[in-house]
Amino acid sequence: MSLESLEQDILAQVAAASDEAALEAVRIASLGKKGAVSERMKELGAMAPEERKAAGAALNVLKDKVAEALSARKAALQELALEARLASEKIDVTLPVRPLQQGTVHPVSQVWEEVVQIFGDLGFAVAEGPHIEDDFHNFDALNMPPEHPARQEHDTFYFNEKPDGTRMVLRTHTSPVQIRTMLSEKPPIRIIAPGRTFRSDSDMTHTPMFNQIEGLVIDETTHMGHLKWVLHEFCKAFFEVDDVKMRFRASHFPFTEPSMEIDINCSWEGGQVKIGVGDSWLEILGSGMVHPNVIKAGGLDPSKYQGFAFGMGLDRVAMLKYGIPDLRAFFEADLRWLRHYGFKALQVPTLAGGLS
Ligand code: 2NL
Repeated sequence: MSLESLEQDILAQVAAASDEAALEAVRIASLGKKGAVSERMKELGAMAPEERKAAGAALNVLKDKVAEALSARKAALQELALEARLASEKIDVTLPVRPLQQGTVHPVSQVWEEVVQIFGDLGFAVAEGPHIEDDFHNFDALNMPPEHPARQEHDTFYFNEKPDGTRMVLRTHTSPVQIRTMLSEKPPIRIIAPGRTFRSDSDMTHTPMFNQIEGLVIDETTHMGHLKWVLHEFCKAFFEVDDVKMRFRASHFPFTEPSMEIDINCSWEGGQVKIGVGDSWLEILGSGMVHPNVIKAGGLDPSKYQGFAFGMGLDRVAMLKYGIPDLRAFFEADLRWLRHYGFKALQVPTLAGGLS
């Protein structure tokens, strides 16, 4: 075969190679050790010097042409492959999204967010802590020594004893979060602690896991007037009414002195509860001035610092605000219940835009 037809033959194969593997095969068949061009090179040795010079130069030109054609084809194939990939991986970001009506926000999450918004506006920060606590943070520091009768009332879930004889508990209230905050931060302290709490109790109105929110304010001159104002503002904002009457009933908690339970006025007319109207009373909060022993356990000097605290059942106020009859349904993950009582995602409660 003449050098010209060999060149045409190889260049035709290069042009016909449809992918990089086929192109590599053409390269091996032409420029490889036993390729057509290389075989011709081997023939040069047997030639006379003059003939070898001319034939060698012609072969080198052919070799360069083939190499150039191979690399140009390779670049073209890579370009084509990239284009194909870009075309197949393309997404149209202007397409409308699928309808987002599937999921809803759980009433507890909704109320949680509402309460955080209200207290945030009043200058409170959110504090969180572990669900598994030690005796000190859950009981001792809250003025509940081991023999204290209130410990029994808490129906505590205990973990197995550790080698040192102590045992951890599932926190029975969110108060340990406030103890941790007192121990780690300097007054003035203004926090709320929303979160899961656990008690071994289960009936119509109790579930072994429930959500609580507590609040704590500690400073040098914080007094009961502050407590009354903060909780009055909270109740008006939360129930979205212009005013609400409040009744403070003397009560007892180990961690506050004095202690008050707070009722708000309501009406049951029409079978549904209305807040802020009527002459019936509804218990909504527990509160009091933080006991000096608790201030001390929080690492602060009770002769310098004082403050108030309060606690409320988040699940309970969610039921009240949104007319949900059965507490146990809250944690059954029943889709029909969630669709009925759930809130639209992306409608985040804000004070400016409306809570609910
Ligand atoms: C209720 C009553 C209350 C507190 C919780 C508290 C926390 C610290 C110190 C003092 Cl660190 N008090 N918390 C105070 C009064 C009442 O909760 O009925 N909860 C659902």
